[in-house]
Amino acid sequence: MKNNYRKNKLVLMDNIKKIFILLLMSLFINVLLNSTVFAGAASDYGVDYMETFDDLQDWTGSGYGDRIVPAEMPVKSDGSSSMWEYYSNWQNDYSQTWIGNHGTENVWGGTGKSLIIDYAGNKGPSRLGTYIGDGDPTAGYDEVYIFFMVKFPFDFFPKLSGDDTKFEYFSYHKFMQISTGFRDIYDWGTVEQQAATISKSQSRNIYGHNFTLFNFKSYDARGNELKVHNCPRVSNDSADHYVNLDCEQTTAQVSQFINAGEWFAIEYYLNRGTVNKSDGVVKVWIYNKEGVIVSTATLTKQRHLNNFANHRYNKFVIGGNRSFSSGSSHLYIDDFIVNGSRIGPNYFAKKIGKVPLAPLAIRLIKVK
Ligand SMILES: [Ca+2]
Repeated sequence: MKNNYRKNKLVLMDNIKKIFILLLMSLFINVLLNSTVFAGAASDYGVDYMETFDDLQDWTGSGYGDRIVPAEMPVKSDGSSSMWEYYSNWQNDYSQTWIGNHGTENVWGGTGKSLIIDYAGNKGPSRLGTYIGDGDPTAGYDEVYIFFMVKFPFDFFPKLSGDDTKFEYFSYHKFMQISTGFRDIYDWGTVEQQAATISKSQSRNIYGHNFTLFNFKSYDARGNELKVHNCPRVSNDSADHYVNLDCEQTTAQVSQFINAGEWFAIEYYLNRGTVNKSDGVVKVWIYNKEGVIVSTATLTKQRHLNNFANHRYNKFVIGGNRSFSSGSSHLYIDDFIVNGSRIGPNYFAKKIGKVPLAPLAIRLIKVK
């Protein structure tokens, strides 16, 4: 009896040891996996700029309005500067985490961190922006690709009454701004160019003169599908202010992902075209979370550049404002990428595309 007790005790101790070793091993594997995630930077994916948000410290802004104070911006885990230099915030409530782990469902891939953009509440800034240049308004891209993962709550956009899979008409929802000709995040043009323009912050500090707003729109009350909408705005003839041009609805629709409250990806291509000509190009690709392209669009006759022919795309801002106030006002962004060539196919191959090995028997036959 006593021997049995001792034997059971030994078996129990042995099992505890095994469990402990297994725990240690899984901890080690987790550390390895996490360092892979953190290494997922631009060079890892072969792109110019990439923000996974995973290697940033948890972040909430601390100022009201349009903010450019460096000390208020998101920083990396080691305390160094991140790519973000601007945010806007119209709530005096800093109790929520704006960049952080927002839960398995609200970070892309289930682990790490993501960004919340909030158009009307306190969960995130209404805009977050980066300047990609060297201090000269001519630095930047003639043509640029922007890619990101995004997830909207299903009630973010107004739905038709009686059918919550269809979208009601709304006036506007600004989603992304891509501007040309900035010399830093908050100054458009050279000192001389800025002095020669109307003294309005919108053109001098926020948008510049030749830029594009990339929006969503349910085009008419009976159209009911939510599609990517493109609004280029260009400098006027006297080059002292910008003017609105005709915005254009694209064929790239995202309805199914909004209705399902699911992650999806948008890749957006913008080409400046020739100064004073309507030959600017826009392309859009919508991917599901497996990386399959589900919708596309091409626009080829847009005017993107009036005056300032040498200004290039160098300011990128996520978020904006919207014309409606009902429903959820926040959304999640992850894996934001800016690059000079196509992003999506290589991104998904690297992120999730593991080509399965053929069965062992077939491989052996091949070796023969
Ligand atoms: Ca992330």
